[in-house]
Amino acid sequence: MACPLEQALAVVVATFHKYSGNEGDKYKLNKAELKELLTKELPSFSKQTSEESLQKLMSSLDCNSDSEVDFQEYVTFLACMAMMCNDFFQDLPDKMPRRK
Ligand SMILES: [Ca+2]
Ligand SMILES: [Ca+2]
Repeated sequence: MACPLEQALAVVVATFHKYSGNEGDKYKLNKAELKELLTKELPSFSKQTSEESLQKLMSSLDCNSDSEVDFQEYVTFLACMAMMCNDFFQDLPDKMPRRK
């Protein structure tokens, strides 16, 4: 069976397509699709997401300014989230799953 990291990558890809196919371009997330993805898949992150901060997030993710988030822009966002998680757990050694 697949290893956890391989499964995680598959989830990253599948999650994007689950929402990107809802409206308009099948391979891009528009604002409504991005909002739904955040609300349903990243609830602890998006708890306090207002319309304004969603708009800000959308424009910071949308590198090529086409008002949609494509897969590359989405992956960049997840990479940022992963770095934030890393910073968070680094400062809280007790919460980090240790291997030593
Ligand atoms: Ca779409
Ligand atoms: Ca874009």
